[in-house]
Amino acid sequence: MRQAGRSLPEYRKIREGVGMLESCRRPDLVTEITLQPVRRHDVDAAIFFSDIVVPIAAAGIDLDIVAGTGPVVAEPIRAESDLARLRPLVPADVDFVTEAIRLLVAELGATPLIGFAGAPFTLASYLIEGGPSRTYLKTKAMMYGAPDLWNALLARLADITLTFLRVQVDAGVSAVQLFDSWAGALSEADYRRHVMPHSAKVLTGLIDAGVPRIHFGVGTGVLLEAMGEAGADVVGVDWRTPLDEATRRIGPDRAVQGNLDPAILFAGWETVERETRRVLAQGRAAPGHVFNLGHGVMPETDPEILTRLVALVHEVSGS
Ligand code: 1CP
Repeated sequence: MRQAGRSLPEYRKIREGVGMLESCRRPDLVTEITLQPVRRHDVDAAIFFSDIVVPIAAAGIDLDIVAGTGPVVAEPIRAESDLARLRPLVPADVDFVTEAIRLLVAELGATPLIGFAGAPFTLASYLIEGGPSRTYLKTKAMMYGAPDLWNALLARLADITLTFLRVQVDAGVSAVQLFDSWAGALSEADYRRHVMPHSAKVLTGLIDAGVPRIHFGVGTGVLLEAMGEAGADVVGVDWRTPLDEATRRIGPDRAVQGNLDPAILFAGWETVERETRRVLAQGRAAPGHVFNLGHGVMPETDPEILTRLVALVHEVSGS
């Protein structure tokens, strides 16, 4: 469960006085934080503790992850001359990631570790806007108005992302997830034209890596087919599209992931159980279903509910 760590008291304790980026760069902390939800909830896989902006910080961008806000970029990328500040990533830039993954794989034993990276569009949105955005106005202005600059920026980001995911595969992750969290801001035509080729470069660049590739977005109902075509083995689906309908759009040769609305976890156990059973039943229409929430765990979520949820999914799915 993405960002499950945030709801745990042991997470808040270990992070006291340590900045988010700093904690991502400390293999001892990364290892402990990644293991916390696995120990507590008995989930079937661990998600690597890091953030999507870690590789672009390592590639020269001055940024911080501000508590309660998210990534904030000191000097946003708005012109051709800004591109030079985003240099190619070399594996040595993220040695701390290699070290943390090696430690984790040894600790986790048979439990798989999922690595991840941000997709070019979602990373570009932070670099261009300078931080989180509701409208993606500056991002879209560049996409429509300066296509050469746009394509140069996304091509650089695709190379960084591919290198970053390769580092994680080489260090031992069992699956990779490409987060295009904000691609839902686009129409299908614009996604296919301006974004998909760059994401496809990342995903197809990993075919020979031999690990499943999960492609995730939020509010991407109209993009599900294209996100599958971009080269994913598994397509993430948020709570807005029922999994049986999602599978009809994505096609019979790709699995699905996700789908319980994270807000359901605040509605009482009876509702959680009913909705979880519905999601699992609808997921049977797909050739494979990785149960998950439709987006990250809210920090206010009661950890006990998460533990019960995992047990229920194990019981219903017979695993
Ligand atoms: O369980 C875990 O902790 C998983 C590790 C993880 C992952 C997979 C973190 C830690 N971030 C991410 C990915 C991530 N980061 C995404 C893609 C997935 C998604 O859509 O949720 C995105 C968009 C970000 C960017 C980001 N980082 C945001 C969103 C801001 C916005 O635009 O709305 C935020 C709030 C962060 C900070 C962050 N990253 C991770 C944590 C635990 C936190 C909270 C900060 C903290 O604990 O200090």
